[in-house]
Amino acid sequence: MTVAPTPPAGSGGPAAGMAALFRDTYGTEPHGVWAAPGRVNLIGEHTDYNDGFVMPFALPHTTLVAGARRADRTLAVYSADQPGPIAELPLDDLRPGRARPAGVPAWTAYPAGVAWALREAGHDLGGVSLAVRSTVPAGAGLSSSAALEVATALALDHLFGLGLTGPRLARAGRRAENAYVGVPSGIMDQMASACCAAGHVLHLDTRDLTFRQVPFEAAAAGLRLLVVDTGVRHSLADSGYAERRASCEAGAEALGVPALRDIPADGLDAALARLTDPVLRRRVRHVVTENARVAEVAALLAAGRHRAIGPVLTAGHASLRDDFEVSCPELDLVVATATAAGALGARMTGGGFGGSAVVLVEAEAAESVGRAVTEAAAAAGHPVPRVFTTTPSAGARALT
Ligand code: GAF
Repeated sequence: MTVAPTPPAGSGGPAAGMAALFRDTYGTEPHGVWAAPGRVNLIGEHTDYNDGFVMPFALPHTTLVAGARRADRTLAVYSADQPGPIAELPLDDLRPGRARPAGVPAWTAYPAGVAWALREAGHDLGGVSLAVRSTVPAGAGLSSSAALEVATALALDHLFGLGLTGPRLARAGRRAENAYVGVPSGIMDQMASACCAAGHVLHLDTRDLTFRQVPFEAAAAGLRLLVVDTGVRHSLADSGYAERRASCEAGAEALGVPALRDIPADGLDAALARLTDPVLRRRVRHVVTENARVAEVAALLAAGRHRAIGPVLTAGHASLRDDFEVSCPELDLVVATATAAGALGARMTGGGFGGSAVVLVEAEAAESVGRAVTEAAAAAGHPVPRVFTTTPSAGARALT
């Protein structure tokens, strides 16, 4: 394991550390400390912006925010992970598209966007000071951005008594990401960060944001979940993600449905027969079959058949590689090597074009599969991946 998870909440560690960071930064006590995790998506990729189904779980790695109200109308943000002094933004001037004041770093768009989104939704916010620190690996496809958005939203919710539910926090985070940061993501990552529960995967319907917590105690079943960060950095701001969204919208329009979620698995052949563009056919096939795979994994987990989900995960990877074309050689090698070395299943997780893979293995095979993946990457001249075991962990929460 090469990435240390956050120490468990309640140990005093993270909360006390964040209070000390806040005191060192602002010279006063914080009014609270909040945590929101990154995520791994077990299955259901590129389905969320098609109103479809997803099944993420929360990582133990979190973004922590310590915060306090202040008397003026300033949003002050400081990150222990980013170089630079405290950034101060006038709360009433926050607008999407407005140039950042000189010297204010790009990462501040996430907390600023959340404050803007909450105000836009009608919530009354005052000035606030926030200090941030994160253990979520950045740029690894593990939703470090969503963790920052949801931790900020939860902090503002508590500091200003907004009384928001998990889905409302998630919506504010997504709005910030889409409109303020300018990344056209779906809502899966924010919902995972806001609503996941320890020991469970989140079976989420992204159309109405209803969800079920599905127990998945991999370790108790004698299994391990590995995350393999390929080290190939991805960006959802790049054109590939937006292009896939546009294809899906074009597919839904051509088929006369509100979203591709409305094409049932048993209607796939008929739908494909109505499309002439081979690229569009592949994109549609991925989304429809991926929604079916989410349902299949949900049924298998409900039946306690944890091992049987492995081939479904691997089939999902093949679909993302061949039909949706969002994988990359480094991810394909991880999946091929892991499955050849005895993993039960493996797939890329998140938006793709780099980032991480998730691998399901028997506990006793975790070491050897991890080693095989690392050695294969080295032999192919790829970046050395970071491999760590993980476990479905808690969603966003107050630590004090
Ligand atoms: C990224 C996006 F942020 C999500 O909304 C989702 O579309 C995912 O890629 C692909 O499933 O993580």
